[in-house]
Amino acid sequence: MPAAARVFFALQPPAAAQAELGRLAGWCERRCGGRAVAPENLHLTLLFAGELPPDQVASLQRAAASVRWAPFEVTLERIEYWARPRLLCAVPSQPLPGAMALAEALRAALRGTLALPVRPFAPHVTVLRRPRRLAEVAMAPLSWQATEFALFCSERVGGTRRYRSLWAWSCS
Ligand code: 2AM
Repeated sequence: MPAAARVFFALQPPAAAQAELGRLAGWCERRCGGRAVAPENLHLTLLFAGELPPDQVASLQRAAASVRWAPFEVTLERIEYWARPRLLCAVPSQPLPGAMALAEALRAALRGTLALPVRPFAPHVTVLRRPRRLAEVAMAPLSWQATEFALFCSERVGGTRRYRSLWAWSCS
């Protein structure tokens, strides 16, 4: 890992959901232009921690290991355009209390240890960045059971951005 790493906690969709979201991202790219997120990078961010040195990444690891959580279902049902970051995101139509509880538990476990960026939790999977035109894109509802979350490190490999899982934790 480099001296400082851009790290975040996220859920990674299981293979079938990842493939489906990957197809959806490709469809969005054909309809709207822009850059589809590579299937292996698709994730639902629980908590973005920022650019951190290795000792602080280690404290994220310790805090995450202390979190107890129950498995929950994630359902994404529609594509939304987020104007300011210029993203197309797959989002739920209903709140995801399990994901919210896990995101809050992670934040609580880190309170007093790290100053985290403050941004309300808004569950989404980014499927496309910088669309060139907006077109309605429908999606069939997609669900999976979240039983594991991971701490990811964002890296640039040969000009390509990739998110590498550093550690993963299962539900208790
Ligand atoms: P997103 O697609 O879920 O929005 C790695 O940088 C990932 O962390 C990004 O792909 C983005 O995921 C998320 N991210 C980046 N900056 C963020 C911020 N300031 N607050 C919350 N999430 C952020």
